[in-house]
Amino acid sequence: MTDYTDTARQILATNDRGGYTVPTDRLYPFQWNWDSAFVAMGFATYDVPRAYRELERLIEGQWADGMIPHIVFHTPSDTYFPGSSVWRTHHSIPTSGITQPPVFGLALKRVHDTAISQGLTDTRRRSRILYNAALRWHRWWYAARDPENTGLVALLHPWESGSDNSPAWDIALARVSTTTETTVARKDTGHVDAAMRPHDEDYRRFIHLVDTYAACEWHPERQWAAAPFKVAEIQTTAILLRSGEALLEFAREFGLDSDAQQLETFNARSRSALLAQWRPQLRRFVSRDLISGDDINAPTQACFCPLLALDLEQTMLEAATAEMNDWSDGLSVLFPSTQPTYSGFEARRYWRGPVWAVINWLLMDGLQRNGKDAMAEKLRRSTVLAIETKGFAEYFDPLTGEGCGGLGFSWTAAAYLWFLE
Ligand code: 2M8
Repeated sequence: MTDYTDTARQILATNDRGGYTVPTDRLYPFQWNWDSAFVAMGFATYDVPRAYRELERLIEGQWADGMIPHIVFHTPSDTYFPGSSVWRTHHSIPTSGITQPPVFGLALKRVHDTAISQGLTDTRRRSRILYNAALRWHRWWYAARDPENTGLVALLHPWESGSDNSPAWDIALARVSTTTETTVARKDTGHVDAAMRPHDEDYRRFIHLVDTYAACEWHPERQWAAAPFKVAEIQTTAILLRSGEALLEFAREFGLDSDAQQLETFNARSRSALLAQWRPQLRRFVSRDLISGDDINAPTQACFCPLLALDLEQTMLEAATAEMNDWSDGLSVLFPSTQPTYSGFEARRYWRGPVWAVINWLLMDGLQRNGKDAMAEKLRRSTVLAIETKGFAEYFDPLTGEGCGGLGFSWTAAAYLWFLE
Protein backbone atom coordinates (compact mmCIF):
# COMPACT_ATOMS: atom_id res chain seq x y z
CA MET A 1 0.00 0.00 0.00
CA THR A 2 1.39 3.40 -0.93
CA ASP A 3 1.06 6.59 1.11
CA TYR A 4 -1.44 7.87 -1.40
CA THR A 5 -3.80 5.01 -0.70
CA ASP A 6 -3.79 6.14 2.89
CA THR A 7 -4.41 9.70 1.78
CA ALA A 8 -7.32 8.61 -0.42
CA ARG A 9 -8.89 6.72 2.49
CA GLN A 10 -8.30 9.72 4.71
CA ILE A 11 -10.14 11.97 2.26
CA LEU A 12 -13.15 9.65 2.30
CA ALA A 13 -13.04 9.60 6.09
CA THR A 14 -12.85 13.41 6.27
CA ASN A 15 -15.77 13.80 3.88
CA ASP A 16 -17.90 11.23 5.76
CA ARG A 17 -20.95 12.88 7.31
CA GLY A 18 -22.41 9.76 8.92
CA GLY A 19 -22.77 6.96 6.39
CA TYR A 20 -22.73 9.24 3.37
CA THR A 21 -19.87 11.16 1.82
CA VAL A 22 -19.92 14.76 0.61
CA PRO A 23 -17.98 15.37 -2.64
CA THR A 24 -15.83 17.94 -0.81
CA ASP A 25 -16.28 20.20 2.20
CA ARG A 26 -18.19 23.51 1.74
CA LEU A 27 -18.30 23.56 -2.10
CA TYR A 28 -20.66 20.52 -2.08
CA PRO A 29 -21.95 19.93 1.48
CA PHE A 30 -24.62 17.30 0.70
CA GLN A 31 -24.91 13.80 -0.80
CA TRP A 32 -24.68 13.74 -4.60
CA ASN A 33 -26.10 10.80 -6.50
CA TRP A 34 -23.43 9.63 -8.95
CA ASP A 35 -20.59 10.80 -6.70
CA SER A 36 -21.88 8.38 -4.07
CA ALA A 37 -22.02 5.49 -6.53
CA PHE A 38 -18.35 5.99 -7.37
CA VAL A 39 -17.50 6.50 -3.72
CA ALA A 40 -19.22 3.21 -2.85
CA MET A 41 -16.95 1.40 -5.32
CA GLY A 42 -13.96 3.13 -3.71
CA PHE A 43 -15.06 1.98 -0.26
CA ALA A 44 -15.56 -1.53 -1.63
CA THR A 45 -11.77 -1.81 -2.01
CA TYR A 46 -11.34 -1.83 1.80
CA ASP A 47 -14.63 -1.50 3.70
CA VAL A 48 -17.59 -3.25 2.08
CA PRO A 49 -20.15 -2.55 4.85
CA ARG A 50 -19.39 1.18 4.49
CA ALA A 51 -19.83 0.85 0.73
CA TYR A 52 -23.34 -0.56 1.28
CA ARG A 53 -24.07 2.22 3.74
CA GLU A 54 -23.27 4.89 1.12
CA LEU A 55 -25.89 3.45 -1.24
CA GLU A 56 -28.40 2.89 1.55
CA ARG A 57 -28.17 6.53 2.62
CA LEU A 58 -28.69 7.67 -0.97
CA ILE A 59 -31.95 5.77 -1.40
CA GLU A 60 -33.34 7.47 1.71
CA GLY A 61 -34.01 10.28 -0.74
CA GLN A 62 -35.79 8.12 -3.35
CA TRP A 63 -39.16 9.49 -4.47
CA ALA A 64 -42.43 7.54 -4.51
CA ASP A 65 -42.32 7.51 -8.34
CA GLY A 66 -38.89 5.80 -8.25
CA MET A 67 -36.61 8.72 -9.06
CA ILE A 68 -33.40 8.94 -7.05
CA PRO A 69 -32.64 12.67 -6.84
CA HIS A 70 -29.33 14.22 -7.74
CA ILE A 71 -28.86 15.76 -4.27
CA VAL A 72 -30.07 14.55 -0.88
CA PHE A 73 -29.94 17.42 1.64
CA HIS A 74 -29.49 15.28 4.77
CA THR A 75 -28.27 18.19 6.93
CA PRO A 76 -28.76 21.92 6.32
CA SER A 77 -25.80 23.98 5.11
CA ASP A 78 -25.62 27.53 3.78
CA THR A 79 -22.39 27.08 1.80
CA TYR A 80 -24.13 25.85 -1.39
CA PHE A 81 -26.51 27.34 -3.95
CA PRO A 82 -29.14 26.19 -4.95
CA GLY A 83 -30.10 24.77 -1.55
CA SER A 84 -33.26 22.85 -0.72
CA SER A 85 -35.57 25.90 -0.54
CA VAL A 86 -34.85 26.74 -4.20
CA TRP A 87 -35.97 23.27 -5.31
CA ARG A 88 -39.36 23.41 -3.59
CA THR A 89 -39.78 19.63 -3.84
CA HIS A 90 -41.64 19.28 -0.53
CA HIS A 91 -40.18 15.83 -0.01
CA SER A 92 -40.02 14.44 3.53
CA ILE A 93 -36.23 14.25 3.31
CA PRO A 94 -35.25 17.43 1.43
CA THR A 95 -33.91 16.65 -2.05
CA SER A 96 -33.39 18.33 -5.40
CA GLY A 97 -36.00 17.62 -8.08
CA ILE A 98 -33.82 16.28 -10.88
CA THR A 99 -31.67 13.17 -11.18
CA GLN A 100 -28.12 12.20 -12.21
CA PRO A 101 -26.37 9.43 -14.20
CA PRO A 102 -27.47 5.99 -12.92
CA VAL A 103 -24.09 4.55 -11.94
CA PHE A 104 -25.85 3.05 -8.91
CA GLY A 105 -26.67 -0.38 -10.44
CA LEU A 106 -23.12 -0.87 -11.65
CA ALA A 107 -21.75 0.17 -8.25
CA LEU A 108 -24.14 -2.12 -6.41
CA LYS A 109 -23.01 -5.10 -8.49
CA ARG A 110 -19.36 -4.42 -7.68
CA VAL A 111 -20.05 -3.97 -3.98
CA HIS A 112 -22.14 -7.16 -3.97
CA ASP A 113 -19.53 -9.23 -5.83
CA THR A 114 -16.85 -8.08 -3.39
CA ALA A 115 -19.08 -8.90 -0.42
CA ILE A 116 -19.74 -12.39 -1.81
CA SER A 117 -16.04 -13.00 -2.45
CA GLN A 118 -15.31 -12.01 1.16
CA GLY A 119 -18.10 -14.22 2.49
CA LEU A 120 -19.77 -11.31 4.33
CA THR A 121 -22.99 -12.01 6.19
CA ASP A 122 -26.21 -10.24 5.29
CA THR A 123 -25.04 -9.62 1.73
CA ARG A 124 -28.08 -10.95 -0.12
CA ARG A 125 -30.55 -9.06 2.07
CA ARG A 126 -28.72 -5.75 1.74
CA SER A 127 -28.20 -6.18 -1.99
CA ARG A 128 -31.81 -7.16 -2.53
CA ILE A 129 -33.13 -3.94 -0.93
CA LEU A 130 -30.78 -1.84 -3.01
CA TYR A 131 -31.59 -3.84 -6.15
CA ASN A 132 -35.31 -3.10 -5.64
CA ALA A 133 -34.57 0.62 -5.32
CA ALA A 134 -32.38 0.55 -8.43
CA LEU A 135 -34.98 -1.29 -10.48
CA ARG A 136 -37.67 1.21 -9.48
CA TRP A 137 -35.35 3.98 -10.60
CA HIS A 138 -34.67 2.30 -13.94
CA ARG A 139 -38.42 1.93 -14.49
CA TRP A 140 -38.77 5.64 -13.73
CA TRP A 141 -36.07 6.47 -16.28
CA TYR A 142 -37.83 4.58 -19.06
CA ALA A 143 -41.34 5.80 -18.16
CA ALA A 144 -40.57 9.44 -17.35
CA ARG A 145 -37.64 10.10 -19.67
CA ASP A 146 -38.43 7.94 -22.67
CA PRO A 147 -42.23 8.02 -22.89
CA GLU A 148 -42.11 7.14 -26.59
CA ASN A 149 -39.98 4.02 -26.03
CA THR A 150 -37.10 5.08 -28.26
CA GLY A 151 -34.48 3.43 -26.05
CA LEU A 152 -32.61 6.71 -25.44
CA VAL A 153 -33.41 8.49 -22.18
CA ALA A 154 -33.70 12.26 -22.09
CA LEU A 155 -32.35 14.90 -19.72
CA LEU A 156 -34.46 17.92 -18.85
CA HIS A 157 -31.64 19.81 -17.11
CA PRO A 158 -27.89 19.91 -17.92
CA TRP A 159 -27.10 19.03 -14.29
CA GLU A 160 -28.74 15.66 -14.89
CA SER A 161 -25.83 14.74 -17.16
CA GLY A 162 -23.29 15.45 -14.43
CA SER A 163 -21.42 17.42 -17.14
CA ASP A 164 -23.11 20.69 -16.23
CA ASN A 165 -21.73 23.24 -18.69
CA SER A 166 -20.47 20.87 -21.40
CA PRO A 167 -20.27 22.39 -24.91
CA ALA A 168 -22.74 19.62 -25.80
CA TRP A 169 -25.50 21.80 -24.27
CA ASP A 170 -24.50 25.14 -25.81
CA ILE A 171 -27.15 25.19 -28.54
CA ALA A 172 -29.95 23.60 -26.51
CA LEU A 173 -29.26 25.73 -23.43
CA ALA A 174 -29.12 29.00 -25.42
CA ARG A 175 -32.86 28.54 -26.06
CA VAL A 176 -33.59 28.56 -22.33
CA SER A 177 -34.52 31.95 -20.91
CA THR A 178 -32.21 33.70 -18.43
CA THR A 179 -35.19 35.09 -16.50
CA THR A 180 -35.86 33.71 -13.05
CA GLU A 181 -37.99 34.63 -10.07
CA THR A 182 -35.34 33.14 -7.78
CA THR A 183 -32.47 35.20 -6.44
CA VAL A 184 -29.36 33.63 -7.95
CA ALA A 185 -26.93 33.93 -5.06
CA ARG A 186 -24.02 31.78 -6.13
CA LYS A 187 -21.72 30.36 -3.47
CA ASP A 188 -19.44 28.25 -5.70
CA THR A 189 -17.36 31.21 -6.90
CA GLY A 190 -16.60 32.07 -3.26
CA HIS A 191 -14.95 28.66 -2.84
CA VAL A 192 -13.09 28.27 -6.15
CA ASP A 193 -11.82 30.56 -8.91
CA ALA A 194 -14.76 31.88 -10.98
CA ALA A 195 -12.71 31.29 -14.15
CA MET A 196 -13.05 27.54 -13.53
CA ARG A 197 -16.82 27.60 -13.03
CA PRO A 198 -19.84 27.99 -15.35
CA HIS A 199 -20.78 31.57 -16.30
CA ASP A 200 -23.52 33.56 -14.48
CA GLU A 201 -25.67 33.35 -17.58
CA ASP A 202 -25.51 29.53 -17.44
CA TYR A 203 -26.59 29.69 -13.80
CA ARG A 204 -29.59 31.88 -14.64
CA ARG A 205 -30.65 29.30 -17.21
CA PHE A 206 -30.07 26.41 -14.78
CA ILE A 207 -32.32 28.15 -12.26
CA HIS A 208 -34.93 29.10 -14.89
CA LEU A 209 -35.26 25.35 -15.51
CA VAL A 210 -35.65 24.69 -11.77
CA ASP A 211 -38.42 27.34 -11.62
CA THR A 212 -40.15 25.80 -14.64
CA TYR A 213 -40.23 22.29 -13.16
CA ALA A 214 -41.12 23.49 -9.66
CA ALA A 215 -44.14 25.16 -11.31
CA CYS A 216 -45.05 21.69 -12.69
CA GLU A 217 -44.86 20.47 -9.09
CA TRP A 218 -42.16 18.08 -10.31
CA HIS A 219 -44.74 15.93 -12.06
CA PRO A 220 -42.91 13.95 -14.80
CA GLU A 221 -45.58 14.30 -17.52
CA ARG A 222 -46.09 17.99 -16.92
CA GLN A 223 -42.33 18.55 -16.96
CA TRP A 224 -41.97 16.60 -20.19
CA ALA A 225 -44.60 18.83 -21.81
CA ALA A 226 -43.15 22.08 -20.43
CA ALA A 227 -39.42 21.37 -20.82
CA PRO A 228 -37.51 24.02 -22.80
CA PHE A 229 -34.42 21.74 -22.62
CA LYS A 230 -34.78 18.12 -23.69
CA VAL A 231 -31.80 16.05 -24.84
CA ALA A 232 -31.81 12.31 -25.63
CA GLU A 233 -28.39 11.63 -24.20
CA ILE A 234 -25.89 8.91 -25.02
CA GLN A 235 -23.66 9.00 -21.92
CA THR A 236 -26.63 8.64 -19.57
CA THR A 237 -28.23 5.97 -21.73
CA ALA A 238 -24.95 4.03 -21.86
CA ILE A 239 -24.64 4.18 -18.07
CA LEU A 240 -28.29 3.16 -17.69
CA LEU A 241 -27.75 0.20 -20.00
CA ARG A 242 -24.52 -0.85 -18.24
CA SER A 243 -26.34 -0.70 -14.89
CA GLY A 244 -29.31 -2.43 -16.51
CA GLU A 245 -27.00 -5.32 -17.41
CA ALA A 246 -25.90 -5.48 -13.77
CA LEU A 247 -29.51 -5.49 -12.58
CA LEU A 248 -30.34 -8.27 -15.03
CA GLU A 249 -27.61 -10.40 -13.44
CA PHE A 250 -29.16 -9.71 -10.02
CA ALA A 251 -32.65 -10.57 -11.26
CA ARG A 252 -31.35 -13.93 -12.51
CA GLU A 253 -29.39 -14.57 -9.31
CA PHE A 254 -32.48 -13.80 -7.21
CA GLY A 255 -34.73 -15.89 -9.52
CA LEU A 256 -36.94 -12.89 -10.40
CA ASP A 257 -38.18 -13.92 -13.84
CA SER A 258 -40.54 -11.09 -14.65
CA ASP A 259 -37.98 -8.47 -13.54
CA ALA A 260 -35.44 -10.22 -15.76
CA GLN A 261 -37.81 -10.14 -18.72
CA GLN A 262 -38.49 -6.45 -18.27
CA LEU A 263 -34.78 -5.65 -17.93
CA GLU A 264 -34.03 -7.65 -21.09
CA THR A 265 -36.57 -5.53 -22.95
CA PHE A 266 -35.16 -2.25 -21.57
CA ASN A 267 -31.60 -3.30 -22.35
CA ALA A 268 -32.29 -4.52 -25.88
CA ARG A 269 -34.12 -1.31 -26.74
CA SER A 270 -31.34 0.92 -25.42
CA ARG A 271 -28.65 -1.20 -27.08
CA SER A 272 -30.09 -0.74 -30.57
CA ALA A 273 -30.93 2.92 -29.94
CA LEU A 274 -27.34 3.65 -28.90
CA LEU A 275 -25.94 1.85 -31.92
CA ALA A 276 -28.12 4.02 -34.15
CA GLN A 277 -26.38 7.12 -32.73
CA TRP A 278 -23.03 6.12 -34.28
CA ARG A 279 -21.85 8.58 -36.94
CA PRO A 280 -19.13 6.95 -39.10
CA GLN A 281 -17.95 10.23 -40.63
CA LEU A 282 -17.37 11.69 -37.13
CA ARG A 283 -15.98 8.39 -35.75
CA ARG A 284 -18.10 8.80 -32.61
CA PHE A 285 -21.60 8.62 -31.14
CA VAL A 286 -23.89 11.66 -30.85
CA SER A 287 -26.79 12.72 -28.62
CA ARG A 288 -29.99 14.25 -30.01
CA ASP A 289 -31.63 17.56 -29.20
CA LEU A 290 -35.29 16.59 -28.93
CA ILE A 291 -36.54 20.16 -29.30
CA SER A 292 -34.83 20.86 -32.65
CA GLY A 293 -34.58 17.22 -33.69
CA ASP A 294 -30.89 17.77 -34.55
CA ASP A 295 -27.85 15.68 -33.73
CA ILE A 296 -25.58 17.26 -31.11
CA ASN A 297 -22.22 17.33 -32.84
CA ALA A 298 -20.12 19.00 -30.13
CA PRO A 299 -17.16 16.65 -29.53
CA THR A 300 -17.16 15.66 -25.85
CA GLN A 301 -16.21 12.65 -23.73
CA ALA A 302 -19.83 11.49 -23.89
CA CYS A 303 -19.28 10.50 -27.53
CA PHE A 304 -17.20 7.50 -26.39
CA CYS A 305 -19.20 6.45 -23.35
CA PRO A 306 -21.38 4.01 -25.33
CA LEU A 307 -18.36 1.64 -25.33
CA LEU A 308 -19.30 1.02 -21.72
CA ALA A 309 -22.41 -0.86 -22.71
CA LEU A 310 -21.86 -2.01 -26.30
CA ASP A 311 -19.69 -4.70 -27.87
CA LEU A 312 -18.63 -2.80 -30.96
CA GLU A 313 -17.88 -4.45 -34.26
CA GLN A 314 -14.24 -4.07 -35.34
CA THR A 315 -14.57 -1.20 -37.85
CA MET A 316 -16.48 0.98 -35.38
CA LEU A 317 -14.13 0.13 -32.54
CA GLU A 318 -11.01 0.98 -34.55
CA ALA A 319 -12.57 4.24 -35.75
CA ALA A 320 -13.67 5.30 -32.24
CA THR A 321 -10.32 4.52 -30.66
CA ALA A 322 -8.41 6.26 -33.49
CA GLU A 323 -10.55 9.34 -32.80
CA MET A 324 -9.80 9.09 -29.08
CA ASN A 325 -6.09 8.87 -29.88
CA ASP A 326 -6.27 11.98 -32.05
CA TRP A 327 -7.85 13.95 -29.21
CA SER A 328 -5.13 12.77 -26.82
CA ASP A 329 -2.24 14.01 -28.93
CA GLY A 330 0.22 16.18 -26.98
CA LEU A 331 -1.83 16.33 -23.75
CA SER A 332 -0.32 16.15 -20.26
CA VAL A 333 -3.29 14.23 -18.86
CA LEU A 334 -5.92 12.08 -20.57
CA PHE A 335 -8.86 12.10 -21.39
CA PRO A 336 -10.22 15.59 -22.15
CA SER A 337 -13.93 16.26 -21.65
CA THR A 338 -13.92 18.24 -24.91
CA GLN A 339 -11.81 17.75 -28.03
CA PRO A 340 -8.87 20.17 -27.55
CA THR A 341 -9.09 21.57 -31.11
CA TYR A 342 -12.80 22.40 -30.77
CA SER A 343 -13.82 26.08 -30.56
CA GLY A 344 -15.72 25.47 -27.28
CA PHE A 345 -12.72 23.87 -25.53
CA GLU A 346 -11.53 25.54 -22.30
CA ALA A 347 -8.77 23.69 -20.44
CA ARG A 348 -9.77 24.74 -16.93
CA ARG A 349 -13.44 25.59 -17.09
CA TYR A 350 -15.33 22.77 -15.47
CA TRP A 351 -16.87 20.39 -18.05
CA ARG A 352 -15.56 22.20 -21.12
CA GLY A 353 -12.21 20.44 -21.46
CA PRO A 354 -10.77 19.23 -18.15
CA VAL A 355 -10.04 15.62 -17.25
CA TRP A 356 -12.29 13.90 -14.70
CA ALA A 357 -11.04 10.74 -12.99
CA VAL A 358 -14.53 9.21 -12.91
CA ILE A 359 -15.04 9.75 -16.63
CA ASN A 360 -11.76 7.93 -17.20
CA TRP A 361 -13.11 5.16 -15.00
CA LEU A 362 -16.13 4.78 -17.31
CA LEU A 363 -14.05 5.05 -20.47
CA MET A 364 -11.58 2.46 -19.15
CA ASP A 365 -14.43 0.10 -18.42
CA GLY A 366 -15.71 0.53 -21.97
CA LEU A 367 -12.28 0.07 -23.52
CA GLN A 368 -11.67 -3.09 -21.48
CA ARG A 369 -15.05 -4.49 -22.42
CA ASN A 370 -14.09 -4.02 -26.05
CA GLY A 371 -10.63 -5.57 -25.69
CA LYS A 372 -8.69 -2.31 -25.82
CA ASP A 373 -6.70 -3.04 -22.68
CA ALA A 374 -3.58 -1.10 -23.66
CA MET A 375 -5.57 2.08 -24.18
CA ALA A 376 -7.44 1.57 -20.90
CA GLU A 377 -4.10 1.16 -19.18
CA LYS A 378 -2.87 4.40 -20.74
CA LEU A 379 -5.86 6.24 -19.22
CA ARG A 380 -5.35 4.56 -15.86
CA ARG A 381 -1.66 5.50 -15.66
CA SER A 382 -2.33 9.02 -16.78
CA THR A 383 -4.97 9.54 -14.07
CA VAL A 384 -2.90 7.94 -11.31
CA LEU A 385 0.12 10.06 -12.24
CA ALA A 386 -1.93 13.27 -12.29
CA ILE A 387 -3.30 12.49 -8.82
CA GLU A 388 0.09 11.50 -7.40
CA THR A 389 1.69 14.67 -8.74
CA LYS A 390 -1.05 17.24 -8.19
CA GLY A 391 -3.26 15.77 -5.47
CA PHE A 392 -6.89 14.71 -5.16
CA ALA A 393 -8.36 17.62 -7.09
CA GLU A 394 -11.92 17.71 -8.43
CA TYR A 395 -10.51 17.61 -12.00
CA PHE A 396 -7.34 18.31 -14.02
CA ASP A 397 -6.24 20.68 -16.76
CA PRO A 398 -5.38 18.37 -19.70
CA LEU A 399 -2.77 20.77 -21.10
CA THR A 400 -0.73 21.45 -17.95
CA GLY A 401 -1.84 18.62 -15.65
CA GLU A 402 -2.77 21.19 -12.96
CA GLY A 403 -5.34 20.12 -10.34
CA CYS A 404 -8.44 22.36 -10.45
CA GLY A 405 -11.76 22.99 -8.67
CA GLY A 406 -12.33 21.65 -5.16
CA LEU A 407 -9.55 19.79 -3.33
CA GLY A 408 -9.66 16.67 -1.16
CA PHE A 409 -12.28 15.39 -3.56
CA SER A 410 -14.14 12.17 -2.79
CA TRP A 411 -14.65 10.74 -6.26
CA THR A 412 -11.02 11.38 -7.20
CA ALA A 413 -10.00 9.48 -4.04
CA ALA A 414 -12.43 6.66 -4.88
CA ALA A 415 -11.14 6.43 -8.46
CA TYR A 416 -7.55 6.29 -7.20
CA LEU A 417 -8.36 3.42 -4.82
CA TRP A 418 -10.11 1.54 -7.61
CA PHE A 419 -7.29 2.16 -10.11
CA LEU A 420 -4.71 0.84 -7.68
CA GLU A 421 -6.61 -2.39 -6.95
C1 2M8 B 1 -21.02 19.33 -10.16
O1 2M8 B 1 -22.39 19.72 -10.21
C2 2M8 B 1 -23.05 20.49 -9.21
C3 2M8 B 1 -24.54 20.51 -9.55
O2 2M8 B 1 -25.04 19.20 -9.47
C4 2M8 B 1 -22.56 21.91 -9.10
O3 2M8 B 1 -21.67 22.33 -9.88
O4 2M8 B 1 -23.04 22.62 -8.22
C5 2M8 B 1 -20.79 18.32 -11.30
O5 2M8 B 1 -19.42 18.11 -11.51
C6 2M8 B 1 -21.50 17.01 -11.00
O6 2M8 B 1 -21.21 16.05 -11.95
C7 2M8 B 1 -21.12 16.50 -9.60
O7 2M8 B 1 -21.92 15.39 -9.29
C8 2M8 B 1 -21.28 17.57 -8.52
C9 2M8 B 1 -20.70 17.14 -7.17
O8 2M8 B 1 -19.39 16.65 -7.34
O9 2M8 B 1 -20.64 18.79 -8.91
